[in-house]
Amino acid sequence: MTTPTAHAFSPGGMIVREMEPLNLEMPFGSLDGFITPVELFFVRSHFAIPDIDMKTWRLKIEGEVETPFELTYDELREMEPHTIPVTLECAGNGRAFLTPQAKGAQWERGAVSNAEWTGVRLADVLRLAGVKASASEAIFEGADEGEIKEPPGPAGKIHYTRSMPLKKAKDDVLLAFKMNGEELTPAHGAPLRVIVPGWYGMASVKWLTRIIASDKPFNGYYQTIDYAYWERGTSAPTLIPITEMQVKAQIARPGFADAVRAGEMYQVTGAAWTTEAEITKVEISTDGGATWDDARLLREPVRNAWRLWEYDWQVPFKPGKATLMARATDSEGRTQPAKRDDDRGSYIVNHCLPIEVNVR
Ligand SMILES: Nc1nc2c(c(=O)[nH]1)N[C@H]1C(S)=C(S)[C@@H](COP(=O)(O)O)O[C@H]1N2
Ligand SMILES: [Mo]
Repeated sequence: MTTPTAHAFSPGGMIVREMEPLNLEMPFGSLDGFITPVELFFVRSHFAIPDIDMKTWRLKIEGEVETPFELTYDELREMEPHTIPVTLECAGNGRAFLTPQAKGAQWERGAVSNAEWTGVRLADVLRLAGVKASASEAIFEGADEGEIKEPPGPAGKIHYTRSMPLKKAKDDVLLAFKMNGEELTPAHGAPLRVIVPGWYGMASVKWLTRIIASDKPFNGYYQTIDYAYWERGTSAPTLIPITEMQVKAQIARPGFADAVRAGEMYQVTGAAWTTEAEITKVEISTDGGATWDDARLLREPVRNAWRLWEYDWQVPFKPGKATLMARATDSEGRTQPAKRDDDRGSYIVNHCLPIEVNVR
């Protein structure tokens, strides 16, 4: 079993993975409700937070559209707003537990959070532009930029850019300017960011400035060299951009190496999520995976947002070590693998994670 790495805390209690660029992890043991407060919502950035001048900021829509145009921030705010809760999980969440150690920020359990996002529907903006029948994808560009330090990568500076099929873009994607009812903060992508329900966080482009409708598959850096995985087809392994979150339950409490009292009733808590389905079952093992028992699912399921759960654990009377695990299943019958699939590289970590505690 891998043990957590040493880390620093920010004054606000966030786990600091990196200061420049800013990468902050939610202390997952503090999970306390469906909505993650903005101050505890994880932050994942590849480059410095861009300086944005609101006087000149525009959202540009171009490419395979009838009418390329720009929207000012005020014009966007005049459009019909929609609010939805969406869980974002970084595709690298849980990477710190991989052996051998994987490259990249050493996220433990806290590169996942859930917020209520308010913004305009991407579909409404695309309708204004009149996307041509020839277009198959929409590309999203952030204002942030920097150089790729490790080859292979393009020379010079690039913007953070991702694409998605138009089918998804026209479905439920939001262009958000508010988070939990407050104005979006710079760290989370102000003034405007994409929110892609059900997809790993990398698709939810922050500091959005440009949408390009395209008639060709986009093979940008962040969906080929980075944020992609190998899929074994019938011919040869092929590189696929990471998209949908895989079913997963995480234990919030107890945490690694926590002390629990022998003989007490301990309430194990956590969250579980999946994509385009409901969490129908969370099972808990307190004996390292030998036996499993159902946890209680809380509240109603909300599509593409996590579901909280709890489990009353009768802690053994005998002091020693105990290993807890959680396993989620969704309404599509998908569940978590017991073992890691190495074709996923350092991403999509959803095999069951053992948490060892000390019974005293
Ligand atoms: N422009 C831009 N958008 C971005 C990123 C980035 O570095 N630049 N990081 C992505 C990744 S990898 C994740 S997991 C989410 C994190 O969103 P958050 O910082 O609000 O939690 O933003 C995504 N959007
Ligand atoms: Mo991410």
